[in-house]
Amino acid sequence: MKTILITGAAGDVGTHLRRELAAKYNIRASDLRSLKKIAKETYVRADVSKMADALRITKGVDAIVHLGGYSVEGPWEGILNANIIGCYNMFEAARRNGVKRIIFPTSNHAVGFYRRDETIDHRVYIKPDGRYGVSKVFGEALGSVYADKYGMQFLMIRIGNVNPAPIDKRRLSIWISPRDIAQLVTIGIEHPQIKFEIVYGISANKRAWYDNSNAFRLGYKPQDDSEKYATEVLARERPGGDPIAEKYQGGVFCAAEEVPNPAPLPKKKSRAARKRK
Ligand code: 15L
Repeated sequence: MKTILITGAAGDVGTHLRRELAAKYNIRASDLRSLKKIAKETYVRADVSKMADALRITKGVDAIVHLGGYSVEGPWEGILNANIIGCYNMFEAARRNGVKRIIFPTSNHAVGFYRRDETIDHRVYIKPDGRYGVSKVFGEALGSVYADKYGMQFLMIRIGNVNPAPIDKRRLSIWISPRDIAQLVTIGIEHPQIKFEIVYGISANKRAWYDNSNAFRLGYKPQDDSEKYATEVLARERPGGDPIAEKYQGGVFCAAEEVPNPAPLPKKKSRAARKRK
């Protein structure tokens, strides 16, 4: 059985993936936060913004799903440490430890400034919608270098929104179910011919803004479609949202400087508080 490292494993997406993939792989689950174990898995605490931690957790694994980092728009310092430095450390640590396969969940926010009346595929020019989107573009670019220069293999999944069900009108277009994201990640781990590929992490949504033909070419057969939830979701929708958020695929990320983090990282203790302990 292959050993797979999942960083950011305590977050929502990490928790769904650990549950979906537990029977198939030995999971090494890593996070800054403590984590409730699901079935048989190993937990390693790590801060990927530190190279020593990245080197320690990537030793001896067959593939890495690098979810760890800031998952929404937020302050530059947080994004710089967690997503830019953290991503560099993980790819570089993987290279030094001889781990070839990386699945990088990038984001719809790498291309969030495309309009909602456009259909885009994996070849469009990047249009990030903020600092968070830029950090995802950084990961895509760095992966491309590590693929071409060092022969590593990357599946870049521009994830929409992972949830058991779509939560609003925008998410009807970008939703992906836990079992569909698990299928894409499995393709990323197992497909024999991946060098560097970009796909969209969405289910077979009737309202999709993405042409996901690259994922289908790699064998992706999504099981779910958000349309099943459309009536219920649209009935909850309130008219008159922010016109910029309504116009672009990235939604509120295109208009706001900070978006609430669904899974905030623990606050670092001040030196005084540490001394008091
Ligand atoms: C993302 O990239 C975030 O990680 C996730 O928390 C959602 O906000 C999602 O995008 C979205 O656009 O809904």
